[in-house]
Amino acid sequence: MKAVIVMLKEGEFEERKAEIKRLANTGGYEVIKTFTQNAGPRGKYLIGRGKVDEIKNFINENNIELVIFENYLTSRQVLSLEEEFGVPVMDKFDLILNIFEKHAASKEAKLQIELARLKRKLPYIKMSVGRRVREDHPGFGSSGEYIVHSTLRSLHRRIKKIEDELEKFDARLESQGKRRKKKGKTVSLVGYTNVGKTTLLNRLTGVDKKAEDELFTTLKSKTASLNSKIFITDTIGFIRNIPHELIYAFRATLKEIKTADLILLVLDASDSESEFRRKLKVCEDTLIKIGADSIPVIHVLNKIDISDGEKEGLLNDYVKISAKYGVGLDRLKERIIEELA
Ligand SMILES: Nc1nc2c(ncn2[C@@H]2O[C@H](COP(=O)(O)OP(=O)(O)OP(=O)(O)O)[C@@H](O)[C@H]2O)c(=O)[nH]1
Ligand SMILES: [Mg+2]
Repeated sequence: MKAVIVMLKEGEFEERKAEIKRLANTGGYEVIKTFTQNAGPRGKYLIGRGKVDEIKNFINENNIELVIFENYLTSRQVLSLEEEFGVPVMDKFDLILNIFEKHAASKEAKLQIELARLKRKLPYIKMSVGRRVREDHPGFGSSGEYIVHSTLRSLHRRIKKIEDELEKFDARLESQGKRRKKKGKTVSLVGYTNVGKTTLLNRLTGVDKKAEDELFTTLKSKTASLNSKIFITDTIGFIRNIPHELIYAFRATLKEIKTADLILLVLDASDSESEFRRKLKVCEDTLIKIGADSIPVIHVLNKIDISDGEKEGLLNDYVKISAKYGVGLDRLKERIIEELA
């Protein structure tokens, strides 16, 4: 699908630009062009009127089928932009959800995604159904209102049903966690998406979970044992500016991090220094957000096989490894056992 990206020229511009492109590619879209606009205009279209026209022309001349905004949009903005462009408009939130959907294998992951999508789309559906009913049935009055309300009612019912199911799943996960706690200690692998968490889990425990050079390969957490007393859990990766609704939808998965005895915060040593710092900050902020900031942390510097070795100065204490080539893993295991002793 041919797409264009639109973004406001704000902080972390180059990194955000590279990241949204990667996300778009992971989502299966072909990015033809990126439009940027100096930050400033907000309101109806997020971007200025002139930019809207420029993009509109480009869409028509190049058969673009989709517009992706790097910035988050309100439902009203999505509707206004779709009206102008005549093609679907999505923002980073929708894009991440699409990727999640593509990668979701388990029932829980699917339900979590559906919940996030429904909650997100509610105001959009309300506005667009309302608009359509008024257009299709002018003078329909209260019957039109009825259609809108019954649509919304059935959506709310579905939301409630998913929340109930997820609660059961929550409880199951919790009792599994408790059983594990009785048997030994738990370690959580956390880090930015694509840093190599699953590759490390595979290496440390001998399991064979899917690890790929794509964002958000892992959605469902997986636990495997390091030895008879230590369990390691791999989970969903972090990303900058993750909407809180998405964190909320994945709360069951993220809750596992909160109950860990130790966190391995995995970092990518091959990132540029500024990107390294930012991702570290995103991880630390996310840990605070989910209430896991008082758990002891070991910083794990991964991908040293392709790094320039300059990131070490940025951390006081760390273990250097290459999960892919099995370098430094014995030292890491020793550190884990020491920390948990
Ligand atoms: N060069 C190099 N590549 C690595 C290393 N560890 C992991 N990778 C690669 O990095 C990519 C991502 O690895 P994953 O293990 O899937 O990363 P993840 O953190 O689980 O990613 P998500 O689940 O998608 O958030 C894969 O292509 C791995 O082969 C390493 O030590 N060196
Ligand atoms: Mg993974």
